[in-house]
Amino acid sequence: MGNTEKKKKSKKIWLLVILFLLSIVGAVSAFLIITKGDKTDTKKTNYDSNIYFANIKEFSGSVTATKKAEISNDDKTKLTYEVTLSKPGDFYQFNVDVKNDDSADCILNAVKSKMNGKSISKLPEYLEYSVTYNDGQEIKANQAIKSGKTKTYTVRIAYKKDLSEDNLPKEKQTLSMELNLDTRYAKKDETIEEVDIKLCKRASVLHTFIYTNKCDDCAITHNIGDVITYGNQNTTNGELKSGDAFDCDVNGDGVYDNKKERFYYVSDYYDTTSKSFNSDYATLIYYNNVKAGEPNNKFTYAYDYNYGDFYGPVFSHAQLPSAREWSNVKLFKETRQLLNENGETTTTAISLKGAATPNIPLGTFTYTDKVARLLTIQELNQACGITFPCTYIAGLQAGKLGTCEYLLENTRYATPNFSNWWLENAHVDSAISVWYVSSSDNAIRLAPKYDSNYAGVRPVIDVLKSNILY
Ligand SMILES: [Ca+2]
Repeated sequence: MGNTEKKKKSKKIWLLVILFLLSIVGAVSAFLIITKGDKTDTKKTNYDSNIYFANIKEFSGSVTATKKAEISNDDKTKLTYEVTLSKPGDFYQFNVDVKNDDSADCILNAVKSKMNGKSISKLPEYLEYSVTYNDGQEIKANQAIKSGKTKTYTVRIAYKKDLSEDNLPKEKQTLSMELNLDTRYAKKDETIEEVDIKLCKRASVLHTFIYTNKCDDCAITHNIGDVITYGNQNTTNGELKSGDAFDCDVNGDGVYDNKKERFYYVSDYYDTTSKSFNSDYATLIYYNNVKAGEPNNKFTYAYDYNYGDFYGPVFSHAQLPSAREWSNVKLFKETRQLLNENGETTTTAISLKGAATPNIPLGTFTYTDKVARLLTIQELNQACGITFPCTYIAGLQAGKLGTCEYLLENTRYATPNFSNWWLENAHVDSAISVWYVSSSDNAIRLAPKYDSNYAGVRPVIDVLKSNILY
């Protein structure tokens, strides 16, 4: 936009135009538009705010577009694409940033959605179409984009799966979708609110795995070839239940990656210092183990190579993500009191000759530079109804995780080659033993802390519930 144009008192700008062709039995086309409305400001004389599009990020799995989503070279307030969706399940999805580089705050004055030039009252049965904030919240009138700020929108168009014959288009459809977002400057003394983008949103698709193990001891029995679905999707709004599945934008790239950013709510945060649950925070566990902060279920690590006293996950914690991998999260407390399985701050020292000295105090452990930690038995108990103390010698608690199958994703539970994972807790009867989730038999077991053959590292994040859409 040239400076001369900026002096106009009002102008209509196609801030976002999306065109697509959907070829089903036929084809569909669509528009999505944002416009600048008349001036309503008292701060500035003219309205020609510097709002524009930037950074289109196509989602993996999208069909190859006939014309990829593209911001117009000569007008960064225009964005177009064309796409053909030829079979059920085909989709095209991308993120785009909306930036306000103006010195004044702007308001979405009106949001108008059209299909083939008319207001949308109902979408065709076969079509899924949405433009939302990247965490899934609705874009509505009166929301602000503050000066210097960026909002990320997610645009998705899909040919729905599992349609009945009646709902399939009878012939080639061509649809044209249009979204108008009128903007204006905030008025003097107007109270403005920006949408608060949340870290986590409920998963729209659950992870599945084809069972290739054969676990006779497990509480839940599957047959080889069964499809296991991890976590809950049919949940009650406003409630968090063990196993509820979330996508959390932990790496801060604006994309809620339903493969690599999948977490499950375990319980509220357990504060090991006050020995109580903190209902402001949720404990969310990752869907996979990690190696150097990246998902990896092949490797196991020693918990700690120190033979004697119990110092916490000195060695294993090094694999946990740091801010370099997950810039959008941090631990509620980086330094944590260590507890045994009974919630006490004691363990038992075992000498090299095997002599036991009980009631040795447990100290704290600091997850230096880490943004995630290990799960505690206290949180596991809360989620899965396990009760400690338990008999850990005979029977080894097989079946105890029966209600918490989501904790076993990408472990030996489903296929023999994957790894188990460590819990944070010490053992009351031995400073040398540490608890881990023994996935092959769906149990909690003890292993020597210096042995690198037993378990891997599965990150847990502490998330304010107000930062979760649930
Ligand atoms: Ca992300």
